[in-house]
Amino acid sequence: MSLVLVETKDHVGMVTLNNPEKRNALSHALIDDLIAALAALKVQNARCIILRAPAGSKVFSAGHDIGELPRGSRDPLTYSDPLRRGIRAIQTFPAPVIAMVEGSVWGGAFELVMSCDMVYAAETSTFAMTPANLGVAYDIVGVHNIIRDSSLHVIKEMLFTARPISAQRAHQAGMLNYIAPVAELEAAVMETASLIALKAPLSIGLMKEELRVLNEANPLTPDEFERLQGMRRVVYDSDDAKEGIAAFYAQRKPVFSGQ
Ligand code: YXS
Repeated sequence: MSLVLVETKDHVGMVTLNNPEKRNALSHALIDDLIAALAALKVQNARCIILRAPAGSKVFSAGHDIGELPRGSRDPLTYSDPLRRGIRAIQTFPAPVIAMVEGSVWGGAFELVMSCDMVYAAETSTFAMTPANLGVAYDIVGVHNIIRDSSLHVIKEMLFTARPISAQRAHQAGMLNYIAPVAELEAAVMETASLIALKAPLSIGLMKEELRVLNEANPLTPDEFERLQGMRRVVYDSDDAKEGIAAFYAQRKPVFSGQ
């Protein structure tokens, strides 16, 4: 059974993350289904995509599947990682992707939501960025994907505390297009998606790709890239990288040594 549900109506594609038992954790399997869903919607010339969890979800997505993270001594987020592949599929899709968020958003799912073209969220939703909870060596692409729309101070607060922030704070920080009562959220998103679907799709697809390329242009020298990668290796080789994941599965608080 697919972990992602897909439906289309009047050129609008609705993609629903549908693995509630695992809180829509972004596993290999779920991401493969998400990529397949987007590929099918591309063939159908969908002109706008809505990415959501089922109505009433308490958790939009629990983020990267922790069980699929290496237990230390391996880079946890490489180019071929499911999270990276899923985010690229959203960023390169030739039509706008709107994240419609209900429930809590965790870790890599926060990056996935921020990599959508627009974010509409329920007033009760929350957003957390969790590498510091697990000792994860988050990667440069991932950090770049979350800083572009937001207050750097608020992003640093999220990264350094791993504490969830409210939809109101995320909206004030420029991360969200719109927040609404849960009961009004879908109508608000559908109105925008339907309006986009009536506009010139080729023009929109071009502007989306121009903005992606311009946004990704960054004067990071190869030397600086290698230096940061070396710093990441120290983190993913650390005892703390093992402790974070072990603590999650032991359902206890992690104790980080800084080693
Ligand atoms: O015990 P069962 O088999 O029923 O499975 C449980 C959880 O183990 C599972 N689950 C996950 N499995 C893999 N990866 C996950 N991220 C994950 N989250 C949950 O789902 C089943 C139900 O979980 P449970 O009982 O905790 O549900 P709950 O409703 O009481 O609590 C929901 C959450 C989301 C508050 C709670 O599950 C939670 O705190 N999950 C972890 C959230 C998190 O830390 N995500 C970051 C993942 S790592 C990541 O995204 C990046 C690499 S990074 O960390 O660097 O940002």
